[in-house]
Amino acid sequence: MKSILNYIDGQFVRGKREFPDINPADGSVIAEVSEADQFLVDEAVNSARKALRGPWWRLSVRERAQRLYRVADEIEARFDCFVAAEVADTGKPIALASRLDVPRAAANFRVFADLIKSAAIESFQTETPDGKSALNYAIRKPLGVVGVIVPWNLPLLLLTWKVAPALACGNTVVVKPSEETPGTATLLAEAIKAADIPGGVYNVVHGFGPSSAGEFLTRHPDVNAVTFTGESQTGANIMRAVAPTLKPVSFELGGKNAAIVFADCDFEETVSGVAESVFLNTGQVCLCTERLYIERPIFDRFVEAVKQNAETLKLGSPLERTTDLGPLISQSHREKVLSYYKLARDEGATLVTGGGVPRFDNPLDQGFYIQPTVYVGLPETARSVKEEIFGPVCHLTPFDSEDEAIAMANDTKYGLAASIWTSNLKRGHRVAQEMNVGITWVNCWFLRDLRTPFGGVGLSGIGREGGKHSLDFYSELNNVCIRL
Ligand code: NAD
Ligand code: 6OD
Repeated sequence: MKSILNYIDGQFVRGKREFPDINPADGSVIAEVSEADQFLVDEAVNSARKALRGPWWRLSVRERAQRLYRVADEIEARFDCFVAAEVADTGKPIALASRLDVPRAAANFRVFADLIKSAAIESFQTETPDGKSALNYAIRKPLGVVGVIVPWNLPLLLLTWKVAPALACGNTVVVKPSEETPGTATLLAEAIKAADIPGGVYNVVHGFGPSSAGEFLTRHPDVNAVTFTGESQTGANIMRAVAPTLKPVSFELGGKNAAIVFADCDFEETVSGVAESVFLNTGQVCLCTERLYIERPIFDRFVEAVKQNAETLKLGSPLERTTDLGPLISQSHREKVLSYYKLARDEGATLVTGGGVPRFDNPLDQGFYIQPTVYVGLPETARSVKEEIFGPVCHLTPFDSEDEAIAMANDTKYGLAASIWTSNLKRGHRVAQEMNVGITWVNCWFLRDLRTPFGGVGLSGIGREGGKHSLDFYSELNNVCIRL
């Protein structure tokens, strides 16, 4: 059986206990994962702290950027291994991992290498009280040891989205990947090693959240900052854990995202864009749309078109190139999503399509597949319209006016993303400015420019990453004032 190990101080390290890594497509055990206990987390943090002042510290920005470009090259050199590991861990279709997850991992390193090389510093010429002047300028310094905690839905993409800027700014990291998807974090260690990044700069500890590697890391007094992507409730737990040591945090959390579709939209493009935003990665993307608001004149036609789209999606083996939807991540996550399917029915929803578990009559029946599901007819107060489900499911509601659509879309404690679909761009701008979210897309969804701010409001997060916002989080500014 394959073993997935921790990576500490440039070495692959075995812990005292192991836990199984399950393939969600058929329930089989694909590897034994070595769990890091408190001792190994301490070792990882100590090695990261030591590396801060070692050769990593002494590299010029240009040399550091060169290493990050090499990591991107090394990821690409191992492209098939990364895709295979991501597909086995998550069950996502191989076509999706090949076009999204692994290319984005390489892009994350290249973009932040570019950005750190061209990062400007602030400066002010200041008048002094005696009529002379002083020069102020701010220099960027690393935060120190950064704890990176990530979820299972886009494991490598989200991990590298945080590790690349943290390293670009001269920090060292200890990463805790999700217990569901440990594979690519350890594979990344091989790419990092091959790129000649010194031992201790990138460390991986495997394990769970509470009373395990996640909590040991966030509570650790020698960790200087925590960057986390995951559920809002976990964010709250981490916030409590870091409070005694006042660590800065960057949180990318859950969402209950809305799409607003106006009658003047390009109908075919909108159906396909909105359906992708509901079903991509079996609905397991924080940006996925779970609430659709459709202008009344096209409501019935739109519901029918989304139904057709859902019914033509091919569920199947992640290894087949033509598969559209893989399984959910785990048995327990499927139970959670199914409990929301039941809740929606109990709350009075009309089922348009789906609502259950597909049958394959082959080993995929041991996997955690679920039908893409569409509902209508719920009041806006229903729990299934208010709470994040994180599966391939949406609810459609008609609206009669722009103001009504905006009010319904904003009536949530979350605030991650929204999409607006209209051929009237003036309206697109106007509605976008009313959205209480961190990211609004008009006539598109999940179209990313990595230099732009990314994050959420309310229960969807704290802070922004992306471009200079990542550089700002992962560095401390030291203002130097010189009397001239
Ligand atoms: P999760 O919060 O359960 O777990 C995320 C990570 O946190 C895992 O590595 C887990 O082991 C760790 N963890 C759990 N409890 C912890 C604790 N007390 N201390 C330290 N670490 C702890 O999330 P998940 O189920 O893996 O992922 C799905 C969730 O992530 C959804 O809510 C989704 O919306 C959210 N998400 C948000 C974004 C975003 O950018 N806003 C991106 C992806 C996923
Ligand atoms: O594209 C990104 O940078 C990003 N952080 C995406 C998050 C997706 C959530 O599942």
